[in-house]
Amino acid sequence: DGASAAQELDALIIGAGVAGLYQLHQLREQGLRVRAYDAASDVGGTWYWNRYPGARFDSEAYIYQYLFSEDLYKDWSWSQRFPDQPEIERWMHYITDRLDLRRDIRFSTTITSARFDEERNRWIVRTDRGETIDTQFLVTCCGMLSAPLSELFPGQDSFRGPLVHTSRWPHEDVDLDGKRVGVIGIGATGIQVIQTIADRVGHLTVFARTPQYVLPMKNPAFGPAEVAAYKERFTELRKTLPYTFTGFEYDFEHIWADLTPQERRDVLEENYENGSLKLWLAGFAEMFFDEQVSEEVSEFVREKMRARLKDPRLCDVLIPQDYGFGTHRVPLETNYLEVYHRPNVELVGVRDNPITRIAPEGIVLSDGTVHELDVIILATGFDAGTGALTRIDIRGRGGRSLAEDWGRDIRTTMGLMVHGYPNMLTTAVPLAPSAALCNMTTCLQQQTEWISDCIGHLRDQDKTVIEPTKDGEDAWVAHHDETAAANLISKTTSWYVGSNVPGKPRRVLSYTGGVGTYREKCSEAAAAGYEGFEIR
Ligand code: NA7
Repeated sequence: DGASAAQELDALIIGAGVAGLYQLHQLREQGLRVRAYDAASDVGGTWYWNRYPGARFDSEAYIYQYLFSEDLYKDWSWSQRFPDQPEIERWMHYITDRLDLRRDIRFSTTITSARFDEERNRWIVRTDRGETIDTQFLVTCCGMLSAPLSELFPGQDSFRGPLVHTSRWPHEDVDLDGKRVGVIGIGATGIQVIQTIADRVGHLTVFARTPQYVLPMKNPAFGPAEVAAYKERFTELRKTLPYTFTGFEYDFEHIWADLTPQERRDVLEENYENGSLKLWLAGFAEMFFDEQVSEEVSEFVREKMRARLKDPRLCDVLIPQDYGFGTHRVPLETNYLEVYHRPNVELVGVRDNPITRIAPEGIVLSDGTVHELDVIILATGFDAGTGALTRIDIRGRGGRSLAEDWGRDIRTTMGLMVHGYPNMLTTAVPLAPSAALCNMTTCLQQQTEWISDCIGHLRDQDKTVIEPTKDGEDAWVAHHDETAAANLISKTTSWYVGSNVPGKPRRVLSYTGGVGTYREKCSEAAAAGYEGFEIR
């Protein structure tokens, strides 16, 4: 394995998180020479990088697991319904060890470029360690939310204390005790950080721009009885999860129009009391399509938030008025709103008085106000869906650049391949169900299994190249857009439509036709001899 000679592989996987680990296992079982690369020093992907205080699941742990092996599922026991990052990371290590994956993963290595060699129909991949790998298939398992937006403000580098993005939280932790800490961002991440550090820091300043609907999490500990009970449901979960609308265990049960106002209210209350994402993902499907229903459900959630916040000024900054509940990612929280009643916590609304720069002593707002701080935490999110791949120099047929192509128009074929990029198979990219409206493990299992079947099919048929046709891709993009246009998500601004990144072409990133429907469409295309793809 010299630095100069190209190493040969059948498949190179980028990423060793939920998707990459399972993809590696599957392709190795098929007899391929396969290796995964990860920039991190260990496995875990999202659960490696996001080690900020308070990081935890918003999906129930027992539905986030892999379902391909009953033993693998049942030999792991969760300690609570929504475990925290250290426990999730331990689970990923358990998976890695049980499947003996480590020997085929290169850590602390970043893929810097990948170029398709049209003469030989192979990808030439380079790393930041000077390695060159010659591989037939390039499989990207880079995650939907892994390219942090961390260079945002002029003067950032001049800040005299630690300034950290939540997804780059250092392993040695950051000293927050008694300090003056500023958090920018109140998305799912910011909320987890804020509620967790409020009683530890000296003074906490939260910079809030767009308000967020939030739902309280109920997070009971799991003892032997609870663990046995969910494990009992393994067969049922394996049957149902892949086919629900969102890959969660629950699905829409009621039709809004069929119920009286009181009955609707009862359903909302019951789902709210569930202490999970059920109110969002299994309340009323009409909420996503019908402005009137959206407004009524939104008002229900606003009322719950108002009752907890009391103070009208807090309500004004924290309760959304101009977009509907569920059209942005809904965070679960624990005593988050109550944090703002603490004497050491200050809420700074920056909608009308934005942050203009960061000075050595702290954060400066448009009106000149300076908030003096010892530590700044950026909970400012990600270049979702595309960022992980556009930050690599990927060149397809004719030298075309993926960063340039997606810089003009974000297109994929079922989120599994991109026209112009033969033998590049993708997971967690746009135009497939994803973090926006899907339990990621459900979706990633299906996508990696589809990819393994596809590669197996080519090898069985003695074929070497697969690529979506232009027409095939056009058809998927049109179907995706038509589905998305009906959904109120398409009318909002957030990472769901790429509007958190200046200049990013607007498109609803996640497929909104449902996880079960998507799976059927992918399977149908494969069964029809990879309809919409050219195989040679
Ligand atoms: P999000 O959901 O993209 O949230 C980012 C937050 O940072 C959001 O509140 C933004 O406000 C805020 N932000 C970003 N830039 C600024 C500036 N310049 N000034 C003030 N506030 C700013 O990222 P998360 O990490 O919380 O969550 C990402 C996903 O990870 C989440 O949805 C889950 O699926 C897991 P804005 O809304 O843009 O006004």
